[in-house]
Amino acid sequence: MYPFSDTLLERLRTAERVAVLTGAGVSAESGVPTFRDAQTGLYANHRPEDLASEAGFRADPLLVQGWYRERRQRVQQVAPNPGHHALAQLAEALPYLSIATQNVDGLHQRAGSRVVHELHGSIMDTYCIDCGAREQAYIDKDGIERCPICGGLMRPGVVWFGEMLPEAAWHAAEHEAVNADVYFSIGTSAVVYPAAGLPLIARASGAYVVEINVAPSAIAGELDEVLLGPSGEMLPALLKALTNNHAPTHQRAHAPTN
Ligand code: BV8
Ligand code: ZN
Repeated sequence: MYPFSDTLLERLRTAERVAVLTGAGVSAESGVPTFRDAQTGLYANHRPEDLASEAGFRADPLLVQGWYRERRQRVQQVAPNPGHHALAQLAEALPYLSIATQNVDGLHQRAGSRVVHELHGSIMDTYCIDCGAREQAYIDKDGIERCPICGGLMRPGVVWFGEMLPEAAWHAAEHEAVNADVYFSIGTSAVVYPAAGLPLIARASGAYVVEINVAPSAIAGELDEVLLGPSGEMLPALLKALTNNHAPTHQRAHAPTN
């Protein structure tokens, strides 16, 4: 179904470190709308940058809290798809595989992936914008979620536009990109920085960089390969191609001689 290039399979078989960047596209087949698609219904006439920003939040906390509540409830009702599971299984079949995700849905961890750097935080995390408290919010007379300690607005634990990424997650993701032998950019439009720069850092550091997407991203022209197809189908096929034909060389060396 997906004829993977000999180069990719060979680079994977000899790779010591594989790193992955994922975007909302890997969760699309779980039924989680991609970031821009999430502006449907009530949110259709809002720019993502307005909803996912502190200014937008302070201007209309009821609207933005409602948007995150709706997305959080949906995430709790969905399950990881075969693409998430294939990434978790690839990590078992390879010497080392890490994921840096722009997604805030926690689906990689729920699929069993153990090395996941959440570049843009988690939608399941909520804290007071004024005092940082994480206690259960109360709803004020206007329907706004407030902090029980200081009465401040409760905000989602995600990185908004104009906000710094979590230091540890960013440095880990940068380290993985610099040291990767093979780097995958999967299901991201690659328009949001600094995350979108990671595949380019990997390429500049000598990695073989492959994009998996249903449409070429903003950086497709700068990568080694662009594989067009849904990640929920492509990743299981890649796992099969890698593990069926031969085990990666490092495993072959220990294969029992019959
Ligand atoms: C920062 C969490 C330092 C919130 C998100 C001008 C030029 C360049 C940069 C900037 C600029 N002005 C401002 C900036 C910086 C800004 C930025 O990059 N803006 C962009 C819009 C130009 N970046 C920031 O502000 C970052 N911080 O720079 O800090 C700083 C500090 C102070 C002052 C200045 C700078 C913080 C960015 C983080 C924003 N938070 N998410 C939440 O989730 O609510 S970003 C959000 O949008 C997502 O996390 C994702 O990263 C991004 C893109 O969303 P989508 O497009 O929906 O998702 P994705 O990209 O994944 O696209 C879907 C893809 O999937 C598509 O390609 C589609 O083809 C594909 N697909 C669909 N189905 C499938 C599929 N692929 C495979 N299989 C399928 N089945
Ligand atoms: Zn507070």
